Amino acid sequence: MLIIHHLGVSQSDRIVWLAEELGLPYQLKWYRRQENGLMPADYLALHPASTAPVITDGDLVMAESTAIVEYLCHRHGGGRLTVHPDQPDYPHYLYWLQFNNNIMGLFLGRMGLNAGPATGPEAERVAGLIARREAGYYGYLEKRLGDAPYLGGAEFTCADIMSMFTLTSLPLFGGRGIEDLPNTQAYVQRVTSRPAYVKAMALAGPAATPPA
Ligand SMILES: N[C@@H](CCC(=O)N[C@@H](CS)C(=O)NCC(=O)O)C(=O)O
Repeated sequence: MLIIHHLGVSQSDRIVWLAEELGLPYQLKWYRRQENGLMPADYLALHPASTAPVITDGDLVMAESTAIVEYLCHRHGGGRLTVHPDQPDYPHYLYWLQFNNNIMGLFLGRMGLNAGPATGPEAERVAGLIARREAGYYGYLEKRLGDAPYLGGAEFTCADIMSMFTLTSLPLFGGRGIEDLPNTQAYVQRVTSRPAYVKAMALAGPAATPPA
């Protein structure tokens, strides 16, 4: 049985969403963060990388969302929600699978800047670098969504599942919003109205209530 180890308010909600999209049977195991916001000891013990999400599937213990979504789709979903290497949109699919990790890197960099004395040439250089990269990533996102309805092309795929946390949840914690990106706003509206998304967010999204 697939077990999705869900850390409250984290990127692990996307694995619940994927399981709902694929109609996979799974057990959802909730973990609450400590008072300081960090993950609890029983989550840390799951995997050496100490990141959420983690799944267990029989003897397998697996971390890293991008790897998990590809694994579940190919091992248990017959390749659904992926783009095959033979298809023209395959390079787009690969690129957009990484969008989330790129944005998370910038988000953590900005957290680091905000935590220290943010003055002087080095702080300015790093702040400028983050701003330039952020403008590039989001500018390309907006362009892509003017060219195609979904990040991986004509169909909804794991590239969309991977990217949505960045566009919906991260702004709740100070990440960049999408108010100035009309194509992206319409896309988020389209994707977040999918029944599997609505169900997964009710079970494990930022506003979900952990089981007693
Ligand atoms: N690239 C990783 C990022 C994982 C990640 O940073 N997860 C955060 C939750 S959103 C985490 O583990 N935070 C808890 C902590 O570090 O204590 C993935 O997609 O799996």
